[in-house]
Amino acid sequence: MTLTVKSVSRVALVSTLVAAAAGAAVLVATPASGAASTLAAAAQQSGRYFGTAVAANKLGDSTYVGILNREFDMVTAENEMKMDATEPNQNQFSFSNGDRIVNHARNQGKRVRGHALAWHSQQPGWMQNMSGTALRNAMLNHVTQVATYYKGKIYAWDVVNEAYADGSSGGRRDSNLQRTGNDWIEAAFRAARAADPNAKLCYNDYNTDNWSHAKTQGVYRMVQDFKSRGVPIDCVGFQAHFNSGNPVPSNYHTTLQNFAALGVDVQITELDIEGSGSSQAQQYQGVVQACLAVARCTGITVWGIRDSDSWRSSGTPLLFDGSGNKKAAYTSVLNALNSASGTNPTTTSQTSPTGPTTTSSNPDPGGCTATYAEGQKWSDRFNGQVTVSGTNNWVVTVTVSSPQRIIATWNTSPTWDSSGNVMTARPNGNGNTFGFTIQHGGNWSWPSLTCRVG
Ligand code: 9MR
Repeated sequence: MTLTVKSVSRVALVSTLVAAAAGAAVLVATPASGAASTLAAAAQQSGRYFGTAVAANKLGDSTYVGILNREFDMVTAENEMKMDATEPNQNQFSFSNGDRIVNHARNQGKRVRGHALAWHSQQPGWMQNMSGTALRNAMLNHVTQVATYYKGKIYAWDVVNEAYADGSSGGRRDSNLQRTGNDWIEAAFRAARAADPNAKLCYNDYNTDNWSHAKTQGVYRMVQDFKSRGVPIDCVGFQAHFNSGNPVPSNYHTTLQNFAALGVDVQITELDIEGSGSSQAQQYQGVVQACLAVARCTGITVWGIRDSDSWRSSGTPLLFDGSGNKKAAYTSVLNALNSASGTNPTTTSQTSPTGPTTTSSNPDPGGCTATYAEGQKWSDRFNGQVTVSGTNNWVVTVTVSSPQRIIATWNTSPTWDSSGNVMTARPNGNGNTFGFTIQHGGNWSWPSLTCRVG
């Protein structure tokens, strides 16, 4: 039996078998959920994501993939979308390894950060020896081709990576790209915007965490200048590779806040902190709290899953040990994310849904009930949460209406129909509540739900 119910309230809507039999709808307010049990679910409570770098050659490792699928809702290709990987010969593009990561992420309902379109490092051999106009054009062609290929699949691109010098100068790093002219960065951003107008475009760098450092100030002035002249930039990525020589600065929150005040999102893009035990855990907590305290800090990505996956594995800088066990740092991150729930909404504007309609189905006695609860809302997207009762072996379909698109999920590993509008969710070991983010495209209606015993 299918029951269609017009909502009269903005609170959660439940259709129960009893209500269906009686031909009536029951409206029940569902309290906010308790502490979330995964990093992604915990981050989603305040509208943020929690991501990781992924290496394509580890997608056959079941421990690795198990943690990836369970804990993270954003993915960055660790190396596979860099210039040397995607354009090994000039004008011959190679996307197979990048595609493996993008496809895995999207099949799992995760979003993708693209990394990186233009960089002085990891250039293909043919580019390293180029200069002048030829190099400028080759770089722009690369940006255009790669961003066009992945158009519609990338949440945010690191358009330009690491273009500022270390040390006290506060100026640009010397590189073959810099020698093509100081405007190479804005040229790259304009090319990326033209190729994929819907991707957020980020400048990404390291050692830009301490507000008083010259490099931080140099990047800040560039972003300020770009915003004042209308150069298309949407976000700034802070890599956040920390160790004892480069500790988490006490003014980190100030740095993130000051950049956000320029009118860009800020993201922590490559977080890792060398160390162990409670000291490492405390530093991770500080980084997470700094992000949560800034409304436009939209998400955090760690640079790998297990310590053994790290580019500097001897420093054990990640959240899982080499066997895939959760470290103290994991727990402190999870707790910090959970404690933010409801207290640190992002800035983007709140708009109320209009006259939502939802459908629930309860096929037979002893069947199941799917309850929809609204989550946070932003100008471009909103969160929803479904709680299932009646069985632990449920199959829930969530149907969105065009142009809506589900862009992230948590606590379920869904499958999709060919249209992409119908998501089939099943339990994945995280209980009977799962959630998702809907990019609404102007359509604020609630999704339709059906529930059956699997
Ligand atoms: O983690 C990446 C490692 O596997 C590569 O060998 C290395 C090559 O440059 O790049 C590492 O990732 C870097 C990222 O792309 C940019 N910021 C610094 C990261 C760590 O070196």
